[in-house]
Amino acid sequence: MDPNTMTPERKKIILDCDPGHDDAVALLLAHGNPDIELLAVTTVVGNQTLEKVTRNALSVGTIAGITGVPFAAGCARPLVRTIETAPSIHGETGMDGPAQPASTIELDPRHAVDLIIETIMAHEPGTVTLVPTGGLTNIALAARKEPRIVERVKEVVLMGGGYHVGNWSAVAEFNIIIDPEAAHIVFNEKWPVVMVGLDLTHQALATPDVVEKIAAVGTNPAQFVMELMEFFTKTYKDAQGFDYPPVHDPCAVAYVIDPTVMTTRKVPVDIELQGKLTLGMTVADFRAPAPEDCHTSVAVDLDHEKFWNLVTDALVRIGEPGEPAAAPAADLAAAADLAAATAEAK
Ligand SMILES: [Ca+2]
Repeated sequence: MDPNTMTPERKKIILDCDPGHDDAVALLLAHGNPDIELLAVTTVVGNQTLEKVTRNALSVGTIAGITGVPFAAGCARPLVRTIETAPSIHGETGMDGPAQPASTIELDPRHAVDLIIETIMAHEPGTVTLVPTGGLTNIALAARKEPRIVERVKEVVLMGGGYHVGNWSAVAEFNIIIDPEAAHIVFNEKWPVVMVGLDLTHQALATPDVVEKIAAVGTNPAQFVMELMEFFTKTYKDAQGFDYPPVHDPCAVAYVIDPTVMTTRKVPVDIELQGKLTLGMTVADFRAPAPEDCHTSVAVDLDHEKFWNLVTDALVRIGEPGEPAAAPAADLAAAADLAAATAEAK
């Protein structure tokens, strides 16, 4: 099956990410969905160091069987702040859990910021959507280096922030607080910004029925997602008290595929840079009516079933084209049990 022939007008996106368990699912969704044309994958420091998240991105790209799409590494540190990573959620590799195959994808020699700019400038105005699912360092720098991209981009659909909740402080979300100055740039440029924040992504839980559906796909990439979710479930339980992990990043991709997967509301959003307790807060002004020149909106309610159907459908379409991962953990455990039982019997 050629997913490219399914629809005439595919939505062109650049995925700027920091894999990251949920970034991995976002990449698989973007590649496997027939309505998306993935123009480039760029990486940025965030969940782990740039080196680690870039290796993870290449690894996921290999599992997904992505070819002909440039992958480029971007900024290794935030604009102003020191590096803050998230090993409590994503582990030491940034994508702990499943075995990672050696990548068959070669890293593009360009800096991600240049690749983002060149890709946007090479396409018709109003056709490229930026989908950042990490800190906003690359996107902010791209807007500063080539300001013309701001009016050429169709919209920026980002995972980050939250208008009522935080996860890295009482009021701030990780992607925003790790580089609030970059976020300030991105939210204040006049391109349309859709903030797919925690208010929405905390509805995208990998509940047992979801995990069952993914398991039923029965392919190597699906097995890979299962193992990601297994690890993610444990860290989200231990570090943040969730029964089931919120799978944030693919929500932004899902919005681009089908905006009816969630409701949004147009409200002004700005980034707090001064507050002692509120640094990195995405301050959303819900007073009605929204100003006429309001160019930001926030995601509110998710259609959980529609969202996960998109993810499962993408996995079905991907099939098993990538390098198979090493023996699944369950097999290894079974082999260890067998070895122990054999030793005991002697
Ligand atoms: Ca991410």
